[in-house]
Amino acid sequence: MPSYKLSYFTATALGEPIRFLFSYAGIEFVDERFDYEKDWPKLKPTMPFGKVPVLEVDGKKIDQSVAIGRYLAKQCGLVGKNDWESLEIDATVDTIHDLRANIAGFHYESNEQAKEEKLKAAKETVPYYLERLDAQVKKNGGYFVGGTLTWADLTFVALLDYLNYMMNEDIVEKYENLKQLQKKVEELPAIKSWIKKRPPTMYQK
Ligand SMILES: N[C@@H](CCC(=O)N[C@@H](CS)C(=O)NCC(=O)O)C(=O)O
Repeated sequence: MPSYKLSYFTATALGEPIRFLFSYAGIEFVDERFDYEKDWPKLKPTMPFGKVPVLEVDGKKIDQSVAIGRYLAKQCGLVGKNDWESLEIDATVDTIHDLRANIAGFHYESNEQAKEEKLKAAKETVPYYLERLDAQVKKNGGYFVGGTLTWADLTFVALLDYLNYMMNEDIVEKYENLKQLQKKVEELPAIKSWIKKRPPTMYQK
C-alpha cells in the first residue's frame, strides 16, 4: 500500500470528498491541514499548480480534487458497474461542482452590489440543480447512479456542509430524496466514525 498525504486548508470544502473516500476505503492517510493566512504563502509555491487539495502518493504530488476522488473511488469499487455508469457518475460529480461554483461565485464576491445580484441568481439556480439531483436520486433507487453507493454520493454529502455554510441554510431540507441520501451516507459506519473523529474545522456541523 502506498503512503498517502493529503494537503489542504483547515476546512472541509474540496478536501472533504477525498477524506470521505479514504475513510470509506479504510485507507490510512496523513491529513495535513494548514492555515490560509499563516502557512499558505510559503506552501503555495510548493504545489504543482499553486492550489490545494494536493495528494502525495509515495512522495509524488498530484492536484485536482475530482481526479483524486476518481482515483480513490477506483480502488474501493465506487466507480459503477460499467463504462456507462462511470460516465453517469462523472457527469453527476461535475454537476455537483457546477452547483458549488455557482454558490461560491456569490459567497466570495466582495463587491456588495454584485454580491446581491449573484445571491438573487443563486436563489434561482440552486433549486434548479437540487430539483434535478433530487429526481435523479428518486429514479435511481435512493442513490445518484445504479441503485447503489458510488463516489458521486460521497462527494455530494461531503460537500454539503460547505454549501450550506455558503448559502446560510440547509439547502436539501426540502428535498426528501437528497435528505435521505445524506442520512444514509452519514450513517455508513466508516463515514459516521470519520465525522465523529475529524478535527473541528470551518464549514462543518
Ligand atoms: N479544480 C481544483 C480547484 C482547486 C482550488 O481552487 N483550490 C483553492 C481552495 S478551495 C485554492 O487552492 N486556493 C488558494 C489559492 O488559489 O491561492 C480542485 O478541484 O482541486
